[in-house]
Amino acid sequence: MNDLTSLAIMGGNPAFSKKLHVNLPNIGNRDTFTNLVNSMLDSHSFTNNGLLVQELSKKISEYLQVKHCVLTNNGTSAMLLLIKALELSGEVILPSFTFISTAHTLLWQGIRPVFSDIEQNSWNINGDHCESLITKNTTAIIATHLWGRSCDITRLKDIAERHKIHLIFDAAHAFGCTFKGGMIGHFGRAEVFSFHATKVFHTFEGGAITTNDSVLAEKLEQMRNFGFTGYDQVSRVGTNAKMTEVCAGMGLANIESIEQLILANKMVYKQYQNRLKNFKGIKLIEYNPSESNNYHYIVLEIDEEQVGLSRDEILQILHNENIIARRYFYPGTHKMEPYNSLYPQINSTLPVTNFIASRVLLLPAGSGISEAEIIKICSILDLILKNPEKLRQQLKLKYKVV
Ligand code: T4K
Repeated sequence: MNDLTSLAIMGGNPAFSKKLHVNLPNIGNRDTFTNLVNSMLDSHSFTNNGLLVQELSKKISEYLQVKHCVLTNNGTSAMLLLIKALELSGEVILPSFTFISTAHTLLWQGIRPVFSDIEQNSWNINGDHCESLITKNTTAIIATHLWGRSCDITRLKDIAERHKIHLIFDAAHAFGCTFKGGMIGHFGRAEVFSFHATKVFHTFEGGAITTNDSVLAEKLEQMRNFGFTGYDQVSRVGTNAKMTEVCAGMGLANIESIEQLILANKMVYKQYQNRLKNFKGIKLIEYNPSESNNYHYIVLEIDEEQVGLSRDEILQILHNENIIARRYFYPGTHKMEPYNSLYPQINSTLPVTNFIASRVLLLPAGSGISEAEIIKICSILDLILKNPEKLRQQLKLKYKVV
């Protein structure tokens, strides 16, 4: 595309007839999945730690090189279970720049989430700020490996050990990623994964807690099944956080294809990287080439001063083209309810979070996107970069205020 009038915002037709989403769910080996579903139907075993769940748990443990993988019905309940199992209380420090669920899992259990700012480069939790927030009531740090780029685990471990508090990781984005060559999954007391449909490895809905701590793993296994330890025996408080067999079947089909799925992501990333490298004011985040990455997210940082349009204006233009770019994790957890009302004073303590949240934009990615689609998306971005003033005027006309 090289004609401004061809843009949908200027009256042209949308570049894509169907909406392009940020993460169209992956489908691993279809035959494996359908065969497993048939065997599940034949066996009449649908849930309650069935054979498929057990097999998937084993395969994930092997892949992540960790002793235990406790599978759950989603990542949020995995985090809820872990917080309960570790008996966290008082205050827990976490970044605001992450998915809202992490803060909810704390407040839901009567624990105060304390929001730390992030590092300017990695966008992960800032160790200095995190440490300054520790009080006598702090019981843990929950750090997110955002976009699969690992936190500064060494630094966080040191902080947690010196202050005698728990360190756990939200590894929702980090399946297949490494820190100093070691697979994410065994760091801290435990790590929590999301296997939501939009993740690189998924089970439709699902999640897991991975750990090398056998006592903790056994406790978690009981807690995800109401605390049952025998047919008529309950030994502790629990809930229902079990993964179903059909979800595990999807997981088995996806784990079989995980290397291809990651490779496809890497190709997509490289294609965007090649095309965006000379775009002034639009920066694609980098993945450390000396680590394994899953390249699942195509994350841009938009510099309004250089581009002449804000991130939100670009978002609007792309949505008109049916490119459903997203602003994860705008505006930051601290600006969403109930946290905004509970802790209004916190905003001024999170300058980097606020800055990045106003600039981040995720583009369609994953194994479902073709090179032709990437070329088209990048040519639209190119057109945007070449015509910021005219586009701003048009946006004002169309939407009155942007
Ligand atoms: N920690 C972190 C750092 C996380 O990112 C997440 C989840 C969690 C914890 C919690 O784990 P879970 O409890 O979810 O397992 C989505 C996901 O629902 C959520 O799992 C994910 N993070 C978050 C980053 O994204 P939404 O509200 O943005 O989803 P939605 O429905 O807008 O879907 C995203 C895109 O994917 C859409 O553009 C449409 C497309 N899509 C989605 C689904 C579900 C499809 O094409 N097909 C589908 O089936 O939250």
